Amino acid sequence: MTSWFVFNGDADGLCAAHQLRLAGHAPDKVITGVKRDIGLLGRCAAQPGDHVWVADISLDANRAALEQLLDSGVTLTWFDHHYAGVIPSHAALSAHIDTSALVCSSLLVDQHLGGPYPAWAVSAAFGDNLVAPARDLAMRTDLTSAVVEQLAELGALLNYNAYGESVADLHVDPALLFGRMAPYVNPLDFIADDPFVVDLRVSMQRDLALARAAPFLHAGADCAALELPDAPWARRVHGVFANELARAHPGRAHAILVESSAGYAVSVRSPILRSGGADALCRQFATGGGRAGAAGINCLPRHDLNTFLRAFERAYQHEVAS
Ligand SMILES: [Mn+2]
Repeated sequence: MTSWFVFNGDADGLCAAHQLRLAGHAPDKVITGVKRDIGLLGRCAAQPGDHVWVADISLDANRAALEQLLDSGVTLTWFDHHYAGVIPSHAALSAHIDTSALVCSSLLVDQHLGGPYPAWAVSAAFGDNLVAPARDLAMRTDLTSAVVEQLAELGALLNYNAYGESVADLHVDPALLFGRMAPYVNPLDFIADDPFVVDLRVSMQRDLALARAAPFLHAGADCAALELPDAPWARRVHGVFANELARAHPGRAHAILVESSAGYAVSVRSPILRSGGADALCRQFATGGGRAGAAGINCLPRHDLNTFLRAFERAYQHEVAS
């Protein structure tokens, strides 16, 4: 029997899978990739009798591959917080899926395991910009504020590392990073030992400085949109920058559009202080998906820009006219 680990290459996916590994579920085969690479289950060649651990990818986006695996006698355990659609009821599928805006996959794994590795879950929640749930778990597990700041930075850096068109664009291949995390029960030891943190910190701050200088397409009280150029730094930093804007303006929705030859890659963040809707907005477009608080469109055709901006403003306008 082969044990497969299939997980998103961002902070949440890595930390969810790492907690499962620390809990004794050893991975024989690992499938991960850039953050946008969400159809990962299609690459899983599990055989009858194998088990697949899935973390932080949408069930709905992997439905065809899931049904094929279930039909062939593979068992799966799935942790996720993205839009799932109808969850198949099948004895071989154990699904821990909660799309509420207050959880991420790593928090679901933490709950499932009974909380043995909360510091990794705290880092992941910060990586997904779930600041209040991250601080809440940190408080309940008696982490000091100095430790919490280090975990928050690690989450942001792991998340930052995952943005790119292909694994070749990334500082570190998430599959290799997952291997380097393996010995660490405590993320503070990983932070202290691994050069990943220092390298990424320098790069992320440089990219953020460029992003902060970008002009807004639109900036109102309820929502703001801005465009970043077709450049590697923009592709690396747009998600982390969207999270920064969301925290700085918690009552406002944000959309960041990164130009590409084919159109735009779009990141949307719902206002932290109001309810979600980012996934519903993005799923109106062919390559859109995500969750209530944070979602994206992989490729918005250039001729759909105005349609998107109108839908974005409509989605987040206050009911009361200002
Ligand atoms: Mn996540």
